[in-house]
Amino acid sequence: MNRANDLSRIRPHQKKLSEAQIAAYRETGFLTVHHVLDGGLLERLVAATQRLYDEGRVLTEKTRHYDLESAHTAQAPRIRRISSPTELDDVFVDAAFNSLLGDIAADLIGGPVKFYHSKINFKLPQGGAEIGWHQDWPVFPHTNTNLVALSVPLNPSRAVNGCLQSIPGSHRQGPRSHWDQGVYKLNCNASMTPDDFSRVVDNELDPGDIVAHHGLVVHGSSQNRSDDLRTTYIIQYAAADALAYSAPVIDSRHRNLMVRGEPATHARVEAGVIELPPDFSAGYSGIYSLQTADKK
Ligand SMILES: O=C(O)CCC(=O)C(=O)O
Repeated sequence: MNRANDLSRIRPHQKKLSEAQIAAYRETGFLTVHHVLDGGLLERLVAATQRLYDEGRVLTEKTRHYDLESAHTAQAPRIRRISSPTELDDVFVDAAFNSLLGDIAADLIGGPVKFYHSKINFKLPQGGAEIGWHQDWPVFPHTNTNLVALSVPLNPSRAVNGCLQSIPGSHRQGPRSHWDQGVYKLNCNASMTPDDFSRVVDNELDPGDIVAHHGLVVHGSSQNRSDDLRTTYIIQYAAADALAYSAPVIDSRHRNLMVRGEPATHARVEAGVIELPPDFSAGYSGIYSLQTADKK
């Protein structure tokens, strides 16, 4: 049995964040925490990611786990995402379920928390794709918006290599449309105002740091203009009482497993009318292809 499926291993929640940090997250919709990962876990994550990256070199087409750019070759790999790495190496389970990241997620969710999905995003050197402005919750709407994603950089994440960028307070302005005239864009670029742009914050991080963002905070990232790959492990958590309305964009056998606290006995329903994403039950092509399709 996989470790994460054994409910007896659910760790008791140990509070890691101060009230001031939690209040800052509530206010801005994101929170950077420096020096949180111990060197051992970080080294294991980096080594496992390198192994998975190298294993992906020989692929000639995308798979359930690997999203490739069309120019991908073994000699010049162009892997842009590995979905559900928790199914490929237990270190990703350890980080998501058994490390202090689970405690931080529970601090920010404010109660029992479950795992929803995870991915490793690679931003390729010199031109790795920009990720358009979006909110996560409208891409996978749940009965309430209490979702938090933790981004764990595996190498330095800077403005020059396309670090995550967030708009403070945007999570308090409600969901935005990720469709435009019947076409699913997976971005809300059309909703962006000069005020939004004036408030953008670069979430620059070093390995060992993390940034947490709320399911409604508007975020994105620019092209990588550096010579180095930007690599980030992202874990999506949800409140136990938030139930998904739509098919998962990234599925795994770990989806909806508890991380801290007890499973919910009731769903908490927050919103009235909810814009739905396309039906992803027949497959999700990925954020990059969906976002590029709209540029054609
Ligand atoms: O990797 C990034 O820069 C942004 C990631 C993100 O927002 C996403 O994958 O939904």
